Amino acid sequence: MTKYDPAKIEPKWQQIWEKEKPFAAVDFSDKEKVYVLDMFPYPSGDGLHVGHAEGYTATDIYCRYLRAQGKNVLHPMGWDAFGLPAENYAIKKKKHPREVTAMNVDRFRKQIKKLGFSYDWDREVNTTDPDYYKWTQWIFLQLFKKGLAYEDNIPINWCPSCKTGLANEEVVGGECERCHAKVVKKDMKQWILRITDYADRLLKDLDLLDWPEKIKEMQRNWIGRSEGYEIDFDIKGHEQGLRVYTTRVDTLFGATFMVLAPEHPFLKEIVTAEQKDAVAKYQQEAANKSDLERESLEKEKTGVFTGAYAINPANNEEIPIWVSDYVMMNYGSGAIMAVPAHDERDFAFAKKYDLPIVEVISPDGQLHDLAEAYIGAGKLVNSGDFDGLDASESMPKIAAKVDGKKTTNYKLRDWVFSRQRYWGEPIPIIHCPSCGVVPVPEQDLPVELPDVEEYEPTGTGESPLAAIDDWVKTKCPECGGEAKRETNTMPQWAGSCWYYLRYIDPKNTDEIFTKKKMQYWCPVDTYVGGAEHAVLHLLYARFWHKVLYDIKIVDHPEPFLKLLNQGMILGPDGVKMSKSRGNVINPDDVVKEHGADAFRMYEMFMGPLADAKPWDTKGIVGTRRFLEKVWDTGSKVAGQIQADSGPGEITGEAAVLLNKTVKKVGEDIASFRFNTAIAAMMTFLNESLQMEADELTGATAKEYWGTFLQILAPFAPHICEELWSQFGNSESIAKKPWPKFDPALVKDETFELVVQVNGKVRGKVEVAQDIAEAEAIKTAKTAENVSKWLEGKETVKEIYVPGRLVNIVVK
Ligand code: ANZ
Ligand code: ZN
Repeated sequence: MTKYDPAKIEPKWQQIWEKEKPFAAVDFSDKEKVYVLDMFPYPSGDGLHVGHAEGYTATDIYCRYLRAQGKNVLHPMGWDAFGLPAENYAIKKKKHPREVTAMNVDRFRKQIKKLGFSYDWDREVNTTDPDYYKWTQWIFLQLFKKGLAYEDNIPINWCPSCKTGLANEEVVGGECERCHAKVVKKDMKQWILRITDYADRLLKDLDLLDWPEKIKEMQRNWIGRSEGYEIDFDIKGHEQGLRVYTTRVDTLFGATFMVLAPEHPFLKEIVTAEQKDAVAKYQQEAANKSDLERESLEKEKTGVFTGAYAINPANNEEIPIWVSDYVMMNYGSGAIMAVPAHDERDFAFAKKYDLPIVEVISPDGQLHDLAEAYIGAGKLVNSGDFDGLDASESMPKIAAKVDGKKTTNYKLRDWVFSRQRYWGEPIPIIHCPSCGVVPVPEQDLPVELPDVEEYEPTGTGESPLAAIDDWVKTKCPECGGEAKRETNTMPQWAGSCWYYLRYIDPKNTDEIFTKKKMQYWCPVDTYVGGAEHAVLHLLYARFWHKVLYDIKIVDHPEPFLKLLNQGMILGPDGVKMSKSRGNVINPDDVVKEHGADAFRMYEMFMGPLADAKPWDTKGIVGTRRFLEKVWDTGSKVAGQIQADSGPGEITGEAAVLLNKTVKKVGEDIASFRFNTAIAAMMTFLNESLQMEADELTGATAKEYWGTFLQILAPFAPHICEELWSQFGNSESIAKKPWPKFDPALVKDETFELVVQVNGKVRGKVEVAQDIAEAEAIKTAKTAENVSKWLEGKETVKEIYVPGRLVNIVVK
């Protein structure tokens, strides 16, 4: 008998799959379609991460199972290859980004293929391929035509180290998501996408999705819908008033001062001569702070009095107008009515600058000396005619008195879409001195990224493309005059906003995809990837999809029906893998030492898919041993199988074990519980090897072990194909329908009956599955620990829930 040698059998089967393409998705097949999508990787210079392999293995098992269930599965792979990581790597290695990207893609493809995933490789896409980004640019033109892409000069987040503007979503904790440099504000002309137009639908349609609640909640918070009122305050000595946005109009009588954002345009009108210098200085200081610093609750409040006064419209009292950086210009109206008694930030500010604090909401209707802001519910006090009203009830009434206007605000900002970098899709726009902004005609797409020698960021705020004169200079498509190309590129997220649509028809040169294919394959049924994309990729892609839906390019309002997150695989030390920590596990090394099948199985055996889990080198040895045992058993059986050995019938405990395992593994795969499926197969093997049943070695051995190979195949496809062929099968195991189980054999004969007394669990007892009610109640009463709860009490009622519990109600 030969030794298990994955290095020999794995490449063999990979070549067969490569040649025979058993995993091709068939357009318009009569079988039920299922679209299972992986988040495609950006091919960084570090190579494939064991974390990539985790999600990819999970979907691969699922897809192989679905095909065996008779489904037509679309399971593609591609490369998210534009963007900063690729470009930064290129700069570091002093190689052109195009070369670097091609190299990295090749390496990733090789690594992925070594793991035996069942992708339909004929549908591979690469976001940096002009045939691909032609359509990314085409979508941009559709956005432009709908007025959803506009140019504006606004202060944007600027990363001084990456030398580019960033979207709000790319700023994490005040730092650049990529390089962790502190992000500053910079005024720049930008292309911006009007994602805020879709805020409401992006929020509401979350309800249509079978996504982890955590991710939905993150999107809800990011969109940040807030309902409140706009209220106008008069300014003493000025014609014009000031508008504030408040969610707590019930507290209006407690507004004892007003605060403007340092950038508020009205500041210069109202500031008094004495306060002018102080305000100007304060404005300067605020300009250097990040939004995060400004919004922090902990941070000590700062501010300056403007010298001006507003009139509180509820009680006509004069209240001072201050300026402070805790009020943001880009939210609401950039001005607030400050209610120190009931808002924490206002309270801290009032304490610091000795401003009046007037309680207007009281939990008990009494007046209190407040040591901190009271933010709870209660009744109105100090509020004139409204005293005694319940706070929430009072809102529309107080709003009506002061002519407040009901409005909705969102935290979501429009998407800053220009990047001053080389390695991205050129924005297909031409600037003409006489016609202004002119879109590149669709037939002229793609606007190809020119080859350049200098691709390093300039830092001037202009893209390196701006320096390539003969590329920049062009003719205006409208008037034919001299014009200039837009030199900014799109952000990394552009290509990944719609890649799942291109897999449907990846080679189409005339259209983004044909409608019929889209109607056949869309939407994506199951999407698997990391949770770190909760508000970036997953929100942007939903936005583009909705735009495509509105212009009738797609038929479904949402791109991804079901989403599953994989947990992070940590280093053996329990910490996130990183080069600097030296705790990175390289998939290539693992495959070399133990084989792809052991690697796949180990990653799935580590724990529930969604959990974070540390790598354990001993663990992979364990799955490797399991496969060795499978190999030895399988080879032995293969040697015994007679060419004429008939099907026979598997009976007795062997039949029960086999059927139960088939049922469990199938159900576990269907609900992405791969670790418990593997545990069941390990138990199966051990118990089978201890049985002395004829089934395992005699006439039915081929069927018994063949069935086992079938359910193991999605996890460890190479070894199973090999043994399957050694069993004398000429067709691939992947072509065999999923084995059926006999329901009569998988019933548990006993179950654990829960015994409650007055609804509290007091004991448990093992009883026969088909126990009669009377018998169940009798047994329950005699169960361990139960009798003492019944002693000396009168039984009022006995309730039996078949298959679950008995509840005895006593008095
Ligand atoms: C008076 C008030 C009293 C407020 C009270 C709160 C509590 P959300 O829920 O996030 O929408 N606000 C309004 N515009 C602001 C801006 N540009 N910068 C900073 N703060 C701003 O919060 C809305 C509340 O945040 C508003 O309601 C306003 O303070 C403040 F007991 O008005 B409130
Ligand atoms: Zn023109």
